[in-house]
Amino acid sequence: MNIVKNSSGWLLLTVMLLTGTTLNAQIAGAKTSTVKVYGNCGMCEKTIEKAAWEKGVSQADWNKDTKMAVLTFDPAKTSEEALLKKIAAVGYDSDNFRASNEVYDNLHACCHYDRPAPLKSSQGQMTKKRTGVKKAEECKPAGEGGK
Ligand SMILES: [Cu+2]
Repeated sequence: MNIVKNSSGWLLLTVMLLTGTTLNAQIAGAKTSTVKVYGNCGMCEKTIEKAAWEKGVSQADWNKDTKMAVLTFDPAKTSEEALLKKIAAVGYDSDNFRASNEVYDNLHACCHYDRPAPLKSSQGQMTKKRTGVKKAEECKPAGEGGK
């Protein structure tokens, strides 16, 4: 066996790294869902998007004007339902999942959006899993330029 030259070894490594990055950025068969998530301001946006980020998610973007979340994910790793449950767990209602009253009450005062009518069953009520809401954070003024 010949010893592989250093330079080609590095080249191979670089190619592998680049390929890995490409795979990460663009999941084959990724699904994009646009769903309504109730919320108010730029601070809500941060909380919602942070909650939705997980392995297999390549895009989590909530718009405070339209109240629509655009979620792009690998359906083999997660689902729209799983992401909406996580969002509800940090205090934000969607049409099929509601945050628990306790988590909602713990949101910053300016994040107390108008909640949709409660679900008939308590099935979709998400209870608190962790305290992901930083109360010290200031709400962004309403005029803040959105994405
Ligand atoms: Cu808010």
